[in-house]
Amino acid sequence: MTQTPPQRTIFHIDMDSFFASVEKRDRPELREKPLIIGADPKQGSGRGVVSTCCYIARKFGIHSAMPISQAYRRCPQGVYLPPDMDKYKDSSDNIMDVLAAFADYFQPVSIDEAYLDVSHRVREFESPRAMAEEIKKEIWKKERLTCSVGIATSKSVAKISSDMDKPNGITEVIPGREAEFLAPLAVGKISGIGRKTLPLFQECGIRTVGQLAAAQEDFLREQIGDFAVGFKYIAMGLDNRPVQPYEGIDSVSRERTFMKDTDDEDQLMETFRWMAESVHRRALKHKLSYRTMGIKVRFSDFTTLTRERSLSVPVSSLAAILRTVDLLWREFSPLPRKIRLIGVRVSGLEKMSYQQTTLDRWLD
Ligand code: TTP
Ligand code: MG
Repeated sequence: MTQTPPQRTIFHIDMDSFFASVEKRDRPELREKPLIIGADPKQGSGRGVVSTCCYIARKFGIHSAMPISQAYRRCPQGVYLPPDMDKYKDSSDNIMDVLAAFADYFQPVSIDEAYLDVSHRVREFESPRAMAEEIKKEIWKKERLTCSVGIATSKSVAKISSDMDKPNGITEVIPGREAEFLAPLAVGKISGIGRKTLPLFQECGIRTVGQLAAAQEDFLREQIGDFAVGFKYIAMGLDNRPVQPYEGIDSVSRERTFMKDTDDEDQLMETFRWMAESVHRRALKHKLSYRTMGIKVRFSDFTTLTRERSLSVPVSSLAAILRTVDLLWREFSPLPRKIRLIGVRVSGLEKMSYQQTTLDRWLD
């Protein structure tokens, strides 16, 4: 007797025009302006590219990775700002904390995007859509930012659907209707079919996801390569890849840029403490223990130093992080200048065993 695997509910969440939205949040006077984040346009002679732009700027045909000079030609009246990565990272950390708290399994993918497997937790809500609305509300409350959510039974369909109603949308693909939803879409909508591989599909007449789903496996193998068969299954709506809590994660960290550079010991220690708590909580959430604990200090002149200590066995212990932070921080005394940013990081991650959980209680 074969068993059908239980149906999953997967969310893909992607922040709307992320860097630009953070800047607009912090500078309300820019709200109605076309805002472009990226290299300095230097009146049109600048080199470098657009990181992102707000939805008003997109109406001028501007998009990520476009040369900044071209963006300037399209919209000289736009406001151009350089990226402030520290700030976006802070915001991203807060958002990821919110998302992780809603998920059975959580997989951050990039600075503004994550998968959540909510198959169990979704039962606490009236519907998947109601849960997505709750998540959006929570992110708005904490960060004053909007996101778009895709809801589906697999990662690939959730990812495609989060992009269907941007900004600030929710798109739910009803279970069983995956193939029907996918069929009319351009084949380039599938994550992984990008600039290099898209022409390979197009050259053999495959333009839509439906055409890819209907293509013969042998034909795909011969014309494009073995990897194309994997995409055929995705095109058919068949994708059972799990939401993997720590795929590709080698550390858990938290950083904070101060509003004003500081040398106030109390403020610094207080900040270290909550960062240590946050890092510990996040590692615990993913059932990860860590062997290495460290701190990062960026001074007002942007000199950045990191210090870390490793233990012989992995632990999951807030007390251990706090002790290490304290020890490493002493090496910075006396401070040569004021501090712009501090961070706490744990690495050398391992999936936690029962013994480690017990050891943690004992240590804490
Ligand atoms: P995206 O999610 O691709 O873009 P976005 O959030 O700006 O807009 P959308 O509403 O369409 O999701 O990328 C997230 C951030 O990553 C983006 O705000 C800036 C950065 N980024 C770059 O710096 N360069 C790039 O080429 C891309 C695509 C993104
Ligand atoms: Mg985004």
